[in-house]
Amino acid sequence: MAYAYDDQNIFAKILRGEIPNDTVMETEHTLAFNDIAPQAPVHVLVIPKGAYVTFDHFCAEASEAEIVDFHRTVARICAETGICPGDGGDGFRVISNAGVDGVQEVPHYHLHILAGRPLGRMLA
Ligand code: D5M
Repeated sequence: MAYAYDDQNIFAKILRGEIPNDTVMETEHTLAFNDIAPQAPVHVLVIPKGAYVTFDHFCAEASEAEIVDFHRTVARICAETGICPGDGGDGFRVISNAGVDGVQEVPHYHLHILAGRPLGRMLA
């Protein structure tokens, strides 16, 4: 696997505090913030603090602590937002775009949490 991380990408700048963000949750290894162009009433982006480009890059090279922290953070945001079906919420979708065909705009791994409206059968 050969990923070159561009440390000038916008999420790297957010992590360095060079541009602001609307933080939803922050942990040792993970930052979550509201998407600047929300596609649903709930649209949160969750990013690792480490320099990973895509889902596969993150899962292959991040530590177990980073991977667990990331996914627990996603779950905590879903729970605290009240969107988990198991708790009576109406549900949600998680998406991660990768590369050209995935139409990934920002080359720092991130996961979208979308909720708050019917999201349809197809991915956005
Ligand atoms: O989606 C990248 C997402 O990042 C897209 O939904 C817009 C969002 N974005 C871009 N810049 C910002 C800032 N500054 N704050 C919050 N959200 C932002 P992708 O999966 O890469 O196609």
